[in-house]
Amino acid sequence: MADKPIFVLNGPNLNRLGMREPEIYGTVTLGEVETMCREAAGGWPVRFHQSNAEHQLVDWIHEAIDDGAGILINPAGLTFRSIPILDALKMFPGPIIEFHISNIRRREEIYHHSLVSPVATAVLAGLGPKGYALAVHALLDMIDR
Ligand code: DHK
Repeated sequence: MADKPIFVLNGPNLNRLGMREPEIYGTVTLGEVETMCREAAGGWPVRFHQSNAEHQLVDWIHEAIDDGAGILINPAGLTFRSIPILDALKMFPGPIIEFHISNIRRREEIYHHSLVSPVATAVLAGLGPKGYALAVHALLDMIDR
């Protein structure tokens, strides 16, 4: 049976990666992050998405519920406010890695309380954009277990 894809989902403003506060998020673009994720997946199918719209992220999580093996999600600013994303992730039966480019616990207080962490299998934060590749390896390892 063909491997079910992993979903790499990115929230608001991450389409501006590379230009957005490079001192925090680096100069790597989201397109380069996608390439790194696909390379790290080593042929395992990857569905890579970004949206500034909460409902679109919820729809992709529903797709993962029906067809995905794992979710790697950077909800960005929705991490701290989105009940719909939390509720959708609760339905996902496989491993979930919550990912943040920056160490959100070392930033302003508004970034300290994630609604997603209680349903995440693991949380990675502060590794910079190249951390996405590490997260993909970790997610695939969880799936293979
Ligand atoms: C990205 C964002 O857009 C912020 O809202 C989060 C996260 C941090 C990141 O580090 O990837 O607070």
